[in-house]
Amino acid sequence: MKILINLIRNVLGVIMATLDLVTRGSKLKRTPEKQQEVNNALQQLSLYQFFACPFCIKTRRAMHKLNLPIETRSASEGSPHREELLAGGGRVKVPCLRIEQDGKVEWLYESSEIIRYLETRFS
Ligand SMILES: N[C@@H](CCC(=O)N[C@@H](CS)C(=O)NCC(=O)O)C(=O)O
Repeated sequence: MKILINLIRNVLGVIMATLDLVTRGSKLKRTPEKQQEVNNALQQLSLYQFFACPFCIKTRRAMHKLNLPIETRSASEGSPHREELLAGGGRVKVPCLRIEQDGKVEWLYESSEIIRYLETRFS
């Protein structure tokens, strides 16, 4: 039964992720200089995620809207990033934004918190 539920959840997740990709709207427009500045700042960020997780889809959608090409790292089983997330953040829960700033690393969980952080910093 658990296998069937997981299968249905994964199939629905892949459908949602695909729909997300084909229904994305326009991105925030910045001057080339400003976008370059933002892109430089984004080098310090990475999003640990699963492709088909609804909370990750929501977060990626917000990143797209804000025109934030943040590196995404799969936390799926077997991926080395999963161990990084566990060791650094303390939990394998996604999405999680790794923020490096002033030599310190912060692991931000919760899709709503991540989106709020990105909107506040990059809108
Ligand atoms: N409230 C969280 C929910 C995140 C969540 O439940 N993520 C699932 C994947 S869809 C997860 O990481 N589950 C693993 C776990 O909780 O150990 C958010 O909005 O980010």
